[in-house]
Amino acid sequence: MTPIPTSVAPLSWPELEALTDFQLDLINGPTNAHSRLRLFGQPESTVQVTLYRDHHAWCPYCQKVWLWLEEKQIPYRIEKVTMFCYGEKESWYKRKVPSGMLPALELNGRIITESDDILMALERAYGALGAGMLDATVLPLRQLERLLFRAWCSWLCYPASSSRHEQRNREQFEAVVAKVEAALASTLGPYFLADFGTADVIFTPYVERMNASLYYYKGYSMRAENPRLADWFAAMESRPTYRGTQSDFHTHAHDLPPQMGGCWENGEPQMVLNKARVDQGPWLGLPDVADPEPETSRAEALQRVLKHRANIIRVNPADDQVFEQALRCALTYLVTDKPCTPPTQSDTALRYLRDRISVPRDMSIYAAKRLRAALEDTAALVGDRQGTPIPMQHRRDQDPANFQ
Ligand SMILES: N[C@@H](CCC(=O)N[C@@H](CS)C(=O)NCC(=O)O)C(=O)O
Repeated sequence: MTPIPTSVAPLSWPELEALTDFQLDLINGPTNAHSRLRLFGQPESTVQVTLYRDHHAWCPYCQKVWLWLEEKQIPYRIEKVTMFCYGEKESWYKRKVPSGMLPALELNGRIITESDDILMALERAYGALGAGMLDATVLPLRQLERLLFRAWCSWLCYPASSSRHEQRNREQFEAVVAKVEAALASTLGPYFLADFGTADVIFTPYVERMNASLYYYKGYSMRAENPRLADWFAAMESRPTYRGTQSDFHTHAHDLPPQMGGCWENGEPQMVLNKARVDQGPWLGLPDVADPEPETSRAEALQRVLKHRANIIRVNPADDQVFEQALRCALTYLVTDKPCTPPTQSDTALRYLRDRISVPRDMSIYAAKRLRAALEDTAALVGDRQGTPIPMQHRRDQDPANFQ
């Protein structure tokens, strides 16, 4: 018989602080969502570019430009802006870009919008990333990416009138994915062309969102069904640039509905299983990442919560004192592996936070998986009640104004 582990007392905040020394060099270190300035070892006087992107590090068109700048190691500043569905758009940004749309880029004092126009302006200033935007090999791949995007939207974002209609949408999507598989198979390496470049950057944001949303809403695993795409994902994950921008299934599954105007579940048995797994775990082993877990994931999760703990406790619907202790219990378990029983009734509060970790905004993918698991396992010691449901029409529960 395995002995039931006894519960330990929660560590204090100073004790928890002593257990993490996780630190990133935000300016010259690996790609991450928290930087405001990137220099790649060059002097600040060389900066000619400012990228305006969303606080949530979620906007797909921003990810495209972000990844490009990181790959080319162009020194740049980052200014963060609120997207409509999370809160109020900053008035300083509306004066710069009246539509409020993201991304925008300031290059030598000139504002450019539209991610493709931004990439073309960057290419003119700094040269292309591999084969460029207007290269004869890249143009058909850009068209294929848009075709895939439209097939995905038709399947995910409109209700099917019958199971035959649902099946037809799926087949239409699979037919376009087959073209993507063929394009990937036509080169020797894992990328869209012989070498990594612009075409890979352009496919990245939506293929990542397709992988997440089709798993969750349709029971379809892009990586399992498509070997070339699986190889491509693995190659992308071998790049620290992509890893710094990579999100997880949970974040995408719940951020997409307000952005896309709705995502429709098909109710099939596999979908129901996948949805429960993404929402309630276990999160390790989900096909949102195949790269091995870094040793620092728990230390990172702990450091990120410690940094923002005052706001995390303030926005939680539970009583501050109750949640403060419950949170220390979950963090104690995260770093010591010893169960720590939280106050009675704190299950909903812990699951509220479990559901609101945003990747990569708050932390990287494995850190988030470890933290979600610690919150869930700690909540389960006192109850099975879920947190306040995540809104589907907007995400003002994540308003960045509450975290500044
Ligand atoms: N065609 C544009 C699309 C940009 C776009 O749709 N941006 C969305 C975010 S993904 C946006 O800024 N929406 C306004 C908002 O949510 O505040 C591009 O390629 O840059």
